[in-house]
Amino acid sequence: FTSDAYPNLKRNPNFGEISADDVAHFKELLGSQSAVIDGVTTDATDDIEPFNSDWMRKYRGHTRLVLKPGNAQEVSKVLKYCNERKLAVVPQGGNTGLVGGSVPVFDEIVINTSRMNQIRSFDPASGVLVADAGVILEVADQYLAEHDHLFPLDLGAKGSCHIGGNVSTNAGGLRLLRYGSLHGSVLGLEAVLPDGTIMDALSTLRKNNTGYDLKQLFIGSEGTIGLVTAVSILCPPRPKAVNVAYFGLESFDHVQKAFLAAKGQLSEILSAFELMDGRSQSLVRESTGNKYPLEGEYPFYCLVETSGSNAEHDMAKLESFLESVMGDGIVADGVLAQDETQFQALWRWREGITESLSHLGGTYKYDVSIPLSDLYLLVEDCKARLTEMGFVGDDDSFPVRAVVGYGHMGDSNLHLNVSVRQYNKEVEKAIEPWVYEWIQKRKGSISAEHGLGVAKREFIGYSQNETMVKLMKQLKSVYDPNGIMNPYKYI
Ligand code: FAD
Ligand code: 2HG
Ligand code: ZN
Repeated sequence: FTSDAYPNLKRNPNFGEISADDVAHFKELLGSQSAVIDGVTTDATDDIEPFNSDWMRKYRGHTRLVLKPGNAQEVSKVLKYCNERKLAVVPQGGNTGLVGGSVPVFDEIVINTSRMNQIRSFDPASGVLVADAGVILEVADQYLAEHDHLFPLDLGAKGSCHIGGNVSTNAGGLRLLRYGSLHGSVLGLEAVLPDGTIMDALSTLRKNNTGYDLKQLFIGSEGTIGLVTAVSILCPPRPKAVNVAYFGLESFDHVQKAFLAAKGQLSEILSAFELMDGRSQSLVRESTGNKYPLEGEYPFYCLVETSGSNAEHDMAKLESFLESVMGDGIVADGVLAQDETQFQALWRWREGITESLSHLGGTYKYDVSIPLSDLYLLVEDCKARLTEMGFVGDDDSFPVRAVVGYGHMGDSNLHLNVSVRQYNKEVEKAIEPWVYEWIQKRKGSISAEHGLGVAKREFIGYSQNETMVKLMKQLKSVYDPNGIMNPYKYI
């Protein structure tokens, strides 16, 4: 853990401090033993630890109380009490967020959604699923699979993240190219405001033009205006045929050409186009010990997925696409998955990158949107800069272990990851704010899908102008006048 993660932050003295009376009140209110982890009147440090530290083990808070309400009514009572006592809170789902937003900074109470985990309804005619916020993404998708439908979001953390967390971060993931953003697929929400009001906007309607679409504010607001307790979401039919191809390419120029060809030739069946650079794949190989999918090694790799209704037809299309891009010299080598095992194995080369990086030490993560033509230039410029400054070299004496680029090419979303032996302020200062200036010059976004959390709280101005930030602050004060919802984060 970094001890100096928050050098510019001080605990807000207006917030109350938790007392034994507060804990007794919450215990009575939530009833169940397992709903309260109390480190105030007991020494439950070990039990509380996982709720205080984030997935990367980079951000660490100091809560002494974790509450797990079982429904919106309980959340309402908890928040109303916290608001009256000015006790700050952090909503927490699966705690897989990558910007430090899901853990407290100081002693904020963690309100974890894991006990709100029921699927409420599914209508096969409309494809609308209504589920509690604490349902794990993979559980929701497995339930939908039994009804021949698919959750319109997929990501590497699916086994742990909650759909309430997904909505609150507006997660993008691996198939946004096909199924679009949650701003489109989420049809309704139930959320609890800090004063205890239960906002029932759990509509299952596809169309509803009756005034401001307030649920949109909760999508991507990272727990700063209320706590999402349920989600209504439009789910597509599960494709009957899903195929995947894995390519090796000689340059980023070739990758761009392959993407254009994929869009043109695979059009309606294209469901993912993912980019991985050579270093990201060597890291996956080192951590898994698996043999590369292709014979040779290449500076760039792509994963192309198709989803359709006719396996033979889709495979024929993918084969002819592969033939064409190889014939035109765009793709140097490629392989198509022949069965489900190979399908999963090829996806692991993309989905496993974040996990592989986590074994190396610390990672500085930048999740950016930039025009496609410049997408990989950021990785090259960053590597050149760190090399010139003496942070990257050939042996173990240098602090940086890898500068890696990968991401959702189909959405113009790059993940630049700088892996270090241990978190290092000098390296951090060499990258930030340089990286944000680089993005701003190209009118990009400093957060494409992970959000701002605490990691990027100071940098919002690189992607949003003063007017927008002022409007956000005004909205925040309407919903949360006491500022108790996820304080110290980006707003
Ligand atoms: P948490 O981490 O618990 O919380 C995230 C934020 O949402 C916090 O600010 C929290 O306060 C708030 N929050 C959580 N639940 C609620 C709620 N019910 N109401 C209000 N606020 C709430 N992200 C992508 O976009 N695309 C990816 O491809 C992707 N891949 C990932 C792969 C790995 C291996 C990992 C570890 C993470 C990945 N992520 C990705 C990060 C991503 O944001 C999440 O995994 C996910 O959306 C967060 O869900 P969660 O339940 O873990 O939320
Ligand atoms: C992905 O696309 C995730 O794999 C995680 O968004 C990216 O770890 C990262 O930086
Ligand atoms: Zn991603």
